[in-house]
Amino acid sequence: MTEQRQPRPAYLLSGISRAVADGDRNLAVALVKDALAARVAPHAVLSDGLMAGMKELDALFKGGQVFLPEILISVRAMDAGLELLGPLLADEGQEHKGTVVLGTVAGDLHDIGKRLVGMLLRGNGFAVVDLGVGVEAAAFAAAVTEHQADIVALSALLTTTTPEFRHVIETLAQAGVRERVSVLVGGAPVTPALADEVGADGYADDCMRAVDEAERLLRARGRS
Ligand code: B1M
Repeated sequence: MTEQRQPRPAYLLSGISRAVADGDRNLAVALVKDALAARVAPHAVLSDGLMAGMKELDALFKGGQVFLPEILISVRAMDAGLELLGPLLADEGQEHKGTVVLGTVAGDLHDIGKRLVGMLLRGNGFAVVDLGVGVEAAAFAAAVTEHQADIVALSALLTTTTPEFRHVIETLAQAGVRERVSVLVGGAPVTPALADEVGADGYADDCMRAVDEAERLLRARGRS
């Protein structure tokens, strides 16, 4: 009798990473399913599988070995994997710790990291109002008022769009809501120094830390 051997989690994760980098949507989906069936933690599938694949692709992009069309194909593979993970990372049924208005700033269309931040915040008990990408400062201010938000979470992936953080913060002040809302910023080009410089209250370099930081911001205001 031949013994049926399960692939080791490490192989599954590196396979997912490879499938994303290669833009192989079907393989990415199949391996994410296998990993979940093998009880690999959804967070590990996310960080060591899907996200690792995008990082690998970026290195190829920087080296001029792949171009935007390949990136878009990989984004589709990553998205398909995220669809499977989303419900496991997010649990909509629980009581909310606080409300977060989330978006990628004006001029910036990158949305994968921002969506991950949203999924993990939801999964950790926050209500999240995701305004999408290329969000104008005035729309953030209006949403804070409408949803009585505790936190505004701003994502930027382009060096050229990070100045928009300051613009949003100024717009919140003009709308009279800056005092009652905390501002959390993040995204690949963002540093703690930049976050300080623009007057943000919090900074996180990845989606897991964004949750810790959001919780810290709530505690700082005595709302947790
Ligand atoms: Co763009 N792109 N892109 N791109 N793209 C980058 C960001 C770039 C670094 C690539 C490079 O040159 N190496 C570069 C920016 C350079 C810079 O300014 N420093 C770049 C460029 C230049 C551009 C264009 C200008 C290219 C062009 O047209 N010539 C153009 C701009 C379009 C625009 O926005 N106006 C462009 C377009 C695109 C695509 C449309 C092809 C696609 C986006 C598709 C989409 O999002 N639906 C794309 C992609 C995919 C990338 C890379 C390869 C991958 C980004 C990504 O999704 N990563 C990227 C290279 C890179 O970042 N290394 C690149 C996976 C994701 C999980 O990570 O988004 O970093 P990330 O999110 C992380 C953290 O940053 C953090 O948590 C997440 C998970 O841990 N985080 C937060 C993010 N937001 C947060 C908010 C928080 C806290 C943490 O609190 C609120």
